[in-house]
Amino acid sequence: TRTPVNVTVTGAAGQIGYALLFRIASGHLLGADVPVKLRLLEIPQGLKAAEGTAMELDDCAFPLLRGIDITDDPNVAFDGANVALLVGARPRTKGMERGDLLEANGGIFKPQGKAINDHAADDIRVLVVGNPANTNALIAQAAAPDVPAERFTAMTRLDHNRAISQLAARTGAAVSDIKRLTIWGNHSATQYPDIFHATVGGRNAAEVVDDEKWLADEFIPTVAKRGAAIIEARGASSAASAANAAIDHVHTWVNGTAEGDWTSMGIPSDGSYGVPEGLISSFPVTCKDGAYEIVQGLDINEFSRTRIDASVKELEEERDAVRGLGLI
Ligand code: NAX
Repeated sequence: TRTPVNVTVTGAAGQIGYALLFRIASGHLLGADVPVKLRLLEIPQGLKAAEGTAMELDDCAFPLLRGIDITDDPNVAFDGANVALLVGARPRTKGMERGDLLEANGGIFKPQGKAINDHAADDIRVLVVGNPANTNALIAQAAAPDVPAERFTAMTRLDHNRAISQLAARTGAAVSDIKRLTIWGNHSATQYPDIFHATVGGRNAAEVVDDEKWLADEFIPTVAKRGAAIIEARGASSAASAANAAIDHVHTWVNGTAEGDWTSMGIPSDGSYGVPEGLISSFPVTCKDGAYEIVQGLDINEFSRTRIDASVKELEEERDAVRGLGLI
């Protein structure tokens, strides 16, 4: 029998945590034949609710679930971790400036990065979901110099999935007929969902749509502002779809992309497409044998260039701000 994989989830008592843990335990994260041990990290006020979730996980009698540990100590939570899903973060509250937000999150992601550095397994893979996800990933990575930098990633898969869904609705295609969509840049309102290399049933998506006004005025803002639209409708932020995207992100990273397709991940830039090296930015990537690679050689037109540059500029500003705060 296989050794269980240790999966650490932070913010386990939150709404994404609640939607995420049951799918990890039922085998959707890594595969139907991979046993898992869960480590739940919460702040002290969240421990009791995490215990309640753990009781429900027990009550599912998931055959693949080999244990649940709950703690408020990052050094315990990341001990031997193979996969870490960093979901818990400090939300922006009223009157908070960006600097305050980055600083508050630095207080979470810096010690978590250090704990990962000191205690995680050699094959640790980290996905940051908690916002601002790209820059939180950068902070955690900087605190973990002994972990290969490429193991720190940020989630733009929800944006990717949202864009596929919008494009399918517009073209009348099935979501499964849409390939090679790309989210570039930051997981924020500046993100750029790119359909110029995407295909719909094998045909170029931009040609199928053939409507730059729809692209600029409908598609891009709808994808970028979808989070706010969900809050408006549901009275709470995206949770099940965010958990689903986290599952997709790790599953694709570990098990690979389909032949001829790619996905979007926030990853440390190697300088490709003019994105400054080291920034954690979203790129088109293929995954194979547990590693990802940036899709190279795509032509970037003027429409795309302007939008990628704007989002990357925002990432540079966030990086400079956390550098100024001594967080990286
Ligand atoms: P909740 O507020 O429901 O849950 C957050 C949980 O994290 C709480 O239980 C809290 O006690 C815990 N927490 C806070 N600080 C912690 C720490 N230092 N260690 C461990 N746990 C800690 O938020 P939820 O709706 O679950 O969202 C979580 C994060 O995901 C937010 O930052 C949110 O902005 C972000 N999102 C990111 C998305 C993405 O695409 N990258 C989309 C969905 C979501 O908005």
